[in-house]
Amino acid sequence: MRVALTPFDALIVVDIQKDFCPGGALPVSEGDKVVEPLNNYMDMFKKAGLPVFATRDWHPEEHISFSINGGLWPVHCLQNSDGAKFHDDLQFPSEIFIINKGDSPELEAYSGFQGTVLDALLKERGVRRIFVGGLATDYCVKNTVIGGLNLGYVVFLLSDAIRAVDIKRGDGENSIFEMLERGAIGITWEEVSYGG
Ligand code: VGL
Ligand code: ZN
Repeated sequence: MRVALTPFDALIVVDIQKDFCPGGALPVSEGDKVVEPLNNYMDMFKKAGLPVFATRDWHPEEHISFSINGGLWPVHCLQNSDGAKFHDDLQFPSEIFIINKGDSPELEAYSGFQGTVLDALLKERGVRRIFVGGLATDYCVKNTVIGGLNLGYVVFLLSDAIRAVDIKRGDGENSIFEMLERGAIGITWEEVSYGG
């Protein structure tokens, strides 16, 4: 389908951090492949005068998601560590809103909306539709998309700018199916345009 950007739109770039890219602590296969398409989307939103938000996983050492603390994951995205940095090739517009998540030790936060000011910032700016891409399809992208839908946003999933962890084969594909089933709209670069 074709989608023209409107003044009520915002872009949300999810967790493009070194630890989620090849060579990082919790690497998503081909995670770095989303950097270029997301740079293109950020450039388009900037040119259209629309806000861009970047979430980042931002864990304290005692975070419950770490296997050493009883969770699922190796230590990753420790606050202020090199692995928590955004990928070097990511090109943010001059105005970027950075949203930290997962920063309470006892709370997992796969969604960019969970325990953050993201919803308030979007509402403040009159945003009604969000465009979501990043890492990982089956965790933080999925939960941010579903979180947005539950809050009443129209949610576009940037199908050409996501990659999955795929702990189990098919996790990524199943997550995409679930997001679409819940009402997200899958789109790719060729389908998006803006008036300017
Ligand atoms: C994520 C696993 C653990 C993600 C974050 O950003 O998708 N996955 N923490
Ligand atoms: Zn995490």
